[in-house]
Amino acid sequence: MFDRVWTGAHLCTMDGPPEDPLGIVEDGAIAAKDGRIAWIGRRRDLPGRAAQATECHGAWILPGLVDCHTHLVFAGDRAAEFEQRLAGASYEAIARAGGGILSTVRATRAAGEDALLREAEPRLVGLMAEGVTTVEIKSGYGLSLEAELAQLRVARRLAAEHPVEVATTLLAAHAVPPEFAGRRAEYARHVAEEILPAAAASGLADAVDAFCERIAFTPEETEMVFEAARAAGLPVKLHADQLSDGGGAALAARHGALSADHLEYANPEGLAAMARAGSVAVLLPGAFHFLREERRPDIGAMRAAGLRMAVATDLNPGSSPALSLLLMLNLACTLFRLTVAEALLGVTRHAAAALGLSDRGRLAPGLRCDLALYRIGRPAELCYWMGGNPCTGRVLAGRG
Ligand code: DI6
Ligand code: FE
Repeated sequence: MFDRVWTGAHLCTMDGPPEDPLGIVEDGAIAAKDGRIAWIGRRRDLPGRAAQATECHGAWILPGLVDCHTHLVFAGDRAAEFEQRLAGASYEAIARAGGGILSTVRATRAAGEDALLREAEPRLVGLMAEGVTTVEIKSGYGLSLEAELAQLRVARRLAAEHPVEVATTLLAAHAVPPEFAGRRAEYARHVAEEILPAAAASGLADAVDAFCERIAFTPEETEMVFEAARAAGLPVKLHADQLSDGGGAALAARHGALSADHLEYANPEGLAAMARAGSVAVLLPGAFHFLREERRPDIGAMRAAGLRMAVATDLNPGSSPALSLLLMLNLACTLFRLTVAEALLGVTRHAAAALGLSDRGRLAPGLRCDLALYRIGRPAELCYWMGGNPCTGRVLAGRG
């Protein structure tokens, strides 16, 4: 006997063969037991009964969506900076003048943890309403041990207080804080030797990220942070080649990173190295759009290399104030020319892989029963609408 079954739905298992990557099952059924998928297939083949049955009236069911790259815990906004950029200032120039990330650091440090939680909550709830069941949340607006831990604690509290899974990432190597102005290498060493080991010991960080860029940290400093992560037993990810080709893709590959993210300027050799290393390419079309970038990530080289591509919001106040993962599906297709199947794999199966999570992102027996239900006529609609929300139901570990 199952705990629960859903019938009368069309399924995108995201677990199909190459010729059917969405793994579509029409008129399907899913059964859950103890929070896991116990059976999945055609409705007419459903074996046994369940304590609770839900008729879905032709809804489409996907694995609960995974937003694998967000900075959603922060205080304030950067709308004034947006106006400066509209008037001609560049993102890099604003950052070099002490605005940009550092202005959000000032606001985040000044806010208490309760205020941070209150500001982050509606952003998280908005993602959940679209069918997101797992969200990655980075620190990186604290830039001191205590302030980074505060951000990570808020991320854990969000998970405790809402029906959602949260994966946390320490991004202390995001920018150089004012106390270390002009001493970037020293701050990078402080991250590697003090902040990272303490954050790892606290259990508040599931992974480590760094911003490798000419306005942030050098490849050598990034490697030092990655060595410290390895010593602490934490997997790594990288903000790589967003504004220039700094060899970030190859660096991420060398360190066996779970993912390298952005990648607009990544070169084909670096992308091929990532594929060989099993790293996932996380595409962030919201940042590309919002910064009015012109250089697109080399999707052709990614396909040729067999690199898995994920799509995420990069939700942050400076480069991607994106509150909708569904809108990112549209941007990934229109701006980066992803196919519908590539985009949908990017917010399910490959997004889970970008977090190192093999128990979700597909619909298959034994995996977590995290589901998103949509009132749509065909899967392409999830990438087609710009705004609006067709999500009619959400299930986390068999409940919901
Ligand atoms: N790249 C990004 O797009 C965000 N962080 C990063 O390293 C931007 C963060 C911000 O501008 O506040
Ligand atoms: Fe980011």
